[in-house]
Amino acid sequence: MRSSMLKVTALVGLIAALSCPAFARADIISNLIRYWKFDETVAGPVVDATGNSDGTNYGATIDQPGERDRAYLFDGVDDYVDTNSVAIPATGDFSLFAWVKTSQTESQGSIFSVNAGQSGRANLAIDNGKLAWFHKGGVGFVQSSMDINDDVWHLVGITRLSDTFTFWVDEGSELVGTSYAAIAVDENLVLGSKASHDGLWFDGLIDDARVYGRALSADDVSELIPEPGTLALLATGLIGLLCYAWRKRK
Ligand SMILES: [Ca+2]
Ligand SMILES: [Ca+2]
Repeated sequence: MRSSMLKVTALVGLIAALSCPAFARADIISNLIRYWKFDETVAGPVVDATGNSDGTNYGATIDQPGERDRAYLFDGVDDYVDTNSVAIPATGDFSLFAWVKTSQTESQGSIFSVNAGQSGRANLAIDNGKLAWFHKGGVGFVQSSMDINDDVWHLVGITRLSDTFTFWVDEGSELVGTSYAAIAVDENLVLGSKASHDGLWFDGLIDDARVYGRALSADDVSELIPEPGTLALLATGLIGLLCYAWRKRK
């Protein structure tokens, strides 16, 4: 029994040691330049938790069950949120991330957009069920291989690190392409439709939208996904190990 307890202690220590470096490396705070939580329960500004630029809601249904607290529901017909700011740098590194829950099957339902038909226009969208990016004069239209229209919450995003654009869906990533071309910075960033709000309507829930003025790393992205608490993990591990020790003893 004593050796079993020693094994348990050693394994718990190992689990703790393995889980700690990931927490130490990840950073989801630095250079967060916009953060719309969509937690509003009464009509009013779409609050930017960074204090930089509250958005304006044009028709999305607020106070819906979210991935984190409350979310906004976009009807795929004419709902959008204007963030009242440009937000994405023309040529610098950036990250766009949001949680979405949708079963949309049509082409190009825009999640984030600075596309008003102008040169350098861009949008991150759901296209035939998959995450897609369009950048006129840059990488063009690129559809990922990752499905996101199964009506469960997915973290979706795009990062630009120098010339390299990367798709993110939950813990997975995929190369979009490379380009040094500038993104248009003459239109406000809009969620739920084109920046000109005349098409590319998104049909589903959007929650916890963030813009960073840097490219998040894989560790950073993992940190955006809620995990069971460390204590819960340790307790689960302990119970499993105790059961193993008990069975061995018998
Ligand atoms: Ca929320
Ligand atoms: Ca509507």
